[in-house]
Amino acid sequence: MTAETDIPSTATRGRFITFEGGEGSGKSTQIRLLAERLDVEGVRAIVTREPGGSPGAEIIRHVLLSGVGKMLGAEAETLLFIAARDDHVRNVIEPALAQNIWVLCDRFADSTRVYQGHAGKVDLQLLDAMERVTIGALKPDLTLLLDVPVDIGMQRASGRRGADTPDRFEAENVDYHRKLRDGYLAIARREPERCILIDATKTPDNVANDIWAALVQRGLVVRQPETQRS
Ligand code: Z5A
Repeated sequence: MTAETDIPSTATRGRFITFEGGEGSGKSTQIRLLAERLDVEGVRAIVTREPGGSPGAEIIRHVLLSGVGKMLGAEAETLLFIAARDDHVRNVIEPALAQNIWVLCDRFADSTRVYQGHAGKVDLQLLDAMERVTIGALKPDLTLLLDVPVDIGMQRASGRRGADTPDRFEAENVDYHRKLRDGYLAIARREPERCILIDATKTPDNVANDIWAALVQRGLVVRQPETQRS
């Protein structure tokens, strides 16, 4: 758990950037591209994900994606996501930020709000309380919300999956995935200072350029992307 007083000033602290979006929105692809660009710029960064990212949380990830968590009911499944996050924050995210290392995280607390709250109908006040206990004052410096229409995202995800069985969330129906998209768009409207909505229907390189431009706009990096330099 994170106490507010444990967080040093941003001058000596790494930046915390989260990637959010529905299925097949291209988060993993874009995190990799951003990590490569930051490396070129000499910024130390780690790439991590939720659920998972630490040894304990990866075990919980396996339980969640297998569908066992769903069988326990919505609230208990949510508690598993929260337990995984608690381990991840304490053992990976906070230590990296404290060493002035940037953390690029594939999904974070917005996923819980959208998947368990907006689409799964878990009480939002309960989620607020769990968030306070788990992440305290830890807030992303920037959240990139990768937006694609549901049919495009589902096509991409099924193309990547091939003959493999869909996991617990991929197996949900189109209405569920529409609710997810609505949930993310609502967060983007509600918290424009933290969130930037990215049109993720563009080519991977163009999405990466838009993401870099978003970092420049927020003052997190100063240089233009490679492809825009003469
Ligand atoms: N979950 C939750 O319920 N509550 C929580 O609190 C948290 C998570 C933290 C984790 O699944 C599940 O847990 C997630 C929500 C839930 N469920 N779902 N769905 P995961 O980690 O296994 O998967 P994911 O996070 O959902 O990732 P994804 O949607 O499967 O993929 P992605 O990272 O967004 O996309 P990608 O792998 O980069 O790309 C997908 C494919 O599209 C791939 O073939 C790419 O080559 C292609 N792609 C990528 N970008 C493009 C563009 N721009 N154009 C064309 N094709 C592209």
